[in-house]
Amino acid sequence: MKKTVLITGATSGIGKACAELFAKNNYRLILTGRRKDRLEELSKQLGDSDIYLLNFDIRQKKQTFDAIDNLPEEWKQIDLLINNAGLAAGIASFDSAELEDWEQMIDTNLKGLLYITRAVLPLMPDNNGSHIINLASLAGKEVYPNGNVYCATKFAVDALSKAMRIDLLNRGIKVTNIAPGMVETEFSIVRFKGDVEKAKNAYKGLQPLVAEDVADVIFFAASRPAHVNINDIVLTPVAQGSATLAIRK
Ligand code: NDP
Ligand code: 8X3
Repeated sequence: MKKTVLITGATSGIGKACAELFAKNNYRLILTGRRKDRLEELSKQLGDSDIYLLNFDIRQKKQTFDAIDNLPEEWKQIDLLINNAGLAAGIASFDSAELEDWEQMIDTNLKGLLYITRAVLPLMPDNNGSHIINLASLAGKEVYPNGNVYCATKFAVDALSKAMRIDLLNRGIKVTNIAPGMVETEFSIVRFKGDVEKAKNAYKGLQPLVAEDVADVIFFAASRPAHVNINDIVLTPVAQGSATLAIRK
């Protein structure tokens, strides 16, 4: 029987690359995001079959629970949840950052992840290879200047991966934490609020990871034998030695 994966934030970057890779590997896909046109375009690109689209804002508790509660019967078993939706909003010192940016990151990266996970958990079978994969970050392992609340949300995701692994042990649910360094997606365009030049500069003089590199690692974690759980993977571009050290040409 085909497995079903729900991927949050499938309209772009890592989530989209996961959708492409898991589709190629015969998974049924539930794809989520706020940009409906992007979801529809991706569904068409993937051939439309065995894909269900959910268009909601993960910050909204009711929208998130309603989206999952209202899934058609044939989509009510979810084997793999990839908690990918997230963002950095701004990069500014603790004493000058915008409070609205902080709220958006906490509401999306932390509260949104909690809502969707609680909504999906009743649909995950016990002791049957069910798996939750959380997108944390290198920023959830090391704090860097002006990263304050983004880092805090990703440290929280890292902690939640550990907490889920402990609390869901009795249900036999696998939990994996994925912590990438620099990946060139729309991430920096979002962080710099549409300033494409600033976004490009973030990767200037080095070869960053691409979304497909992270999707490969996620697929590796998802495709281990039934008795194996990958707990945590940190991946960076070769040019990045830590959250604060990168070699640029
Ligand atoms: P992108 O900006 O390319 O993709 C982010 C995705 O999150 C989009 O599909 C977006 O969909 C979705 N999203 C954001 N806010 C919401 C919301 N309120 N409701 C629903 N969906 C939302 O970035 P990446 O692919 O790079 O990021 C994916 C994850 O990986 C994030 O959690 C990020 O923190 C993490 N990460 C990224 C790294 C990087 O360097 N790029 C490194 C380490 C971790 P839409 O806007 O359509 O709603
Ligand atoms: C994204 C990676 O280094 O820009 O999580 O914070 S970084």
